[in-house]
Amino acid sequence: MKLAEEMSAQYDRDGFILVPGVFSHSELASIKAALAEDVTVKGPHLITEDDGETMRAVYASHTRHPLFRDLITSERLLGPAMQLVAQDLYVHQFKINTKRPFGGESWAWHQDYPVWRDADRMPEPRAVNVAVFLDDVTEFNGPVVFLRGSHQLGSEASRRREGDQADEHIDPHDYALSTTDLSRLAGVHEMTSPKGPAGTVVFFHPEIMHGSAPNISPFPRDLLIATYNASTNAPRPLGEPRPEYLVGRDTTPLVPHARLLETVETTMTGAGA
Ligand code: HL5
Ligand code: SIN
Ligand code: MN
Repeated sequence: MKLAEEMSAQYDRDGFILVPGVFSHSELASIKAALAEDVTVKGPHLITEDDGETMRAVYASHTRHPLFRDLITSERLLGPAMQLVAQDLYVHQFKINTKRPFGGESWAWHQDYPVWRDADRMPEPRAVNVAVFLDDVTEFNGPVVFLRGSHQLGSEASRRREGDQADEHIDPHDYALSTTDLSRLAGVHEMTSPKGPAGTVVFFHPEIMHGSAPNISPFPRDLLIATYNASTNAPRPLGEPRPEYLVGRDTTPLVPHARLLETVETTMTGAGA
């Protein structure tokens, strides 16, 4: 899959683009089945909501499950990602944010790159997030909201909050934009939330400001996000790096393939499998 010139120009201007119909119903069923298998593996890569029990996110499924391993090199994701960053890429981070029906919690307004800059010493924002809708995303189930074009502002101003500092998973809450900044920015950068059926893909810039509301609907909102980083832009931590489930260490350039996802045999490897 190659993005039309207008699409990559739109990405540069808006900081995101939406591509509908990337995965078929049967591929989505395979992805959902793989997710159900993967969440049976316990460990620190499972992030919970404030109740300490309900799942909020699962990280690094591509290191445990063959279907996700295959997914990250699908040319439908990796091809456009390589085109947008114009570099060879590897997976810096892989997560599925599982916003549950009736109460899946919000994600605070933030930019991604400052987290990776400060926590991991990623040199530059030469990366792209690829979000795959595993469920239909509507105005009701807590879609990601972007401030259109806000990636162009850079991320000098984003700093971590004082207080309790987690040294593994960092919740966007710790990097939340101030209400003063948001009020000002939202006057200039339109708030917009790309929506669409399951199988839609959104490519978004690591410096775009984004957040999402709680899910008050009866429908889930599982959102898979693979962050591809330029192989020449790998983090250079001074001390102990964050765990590998958060920060990919294999920076070998990925090679795209054109297979369908159904053809993958779903046998898990790794802890607990
Ligand atoms: N949770 C991620 C991390 O690297 C950072 C957030 O949306 C990605 C900002 O710990
Ligand atoms: C969300 O899942 O709504 C937040 C996504 C993100 O912060 O990247
Ligand atoms: Mn984010």
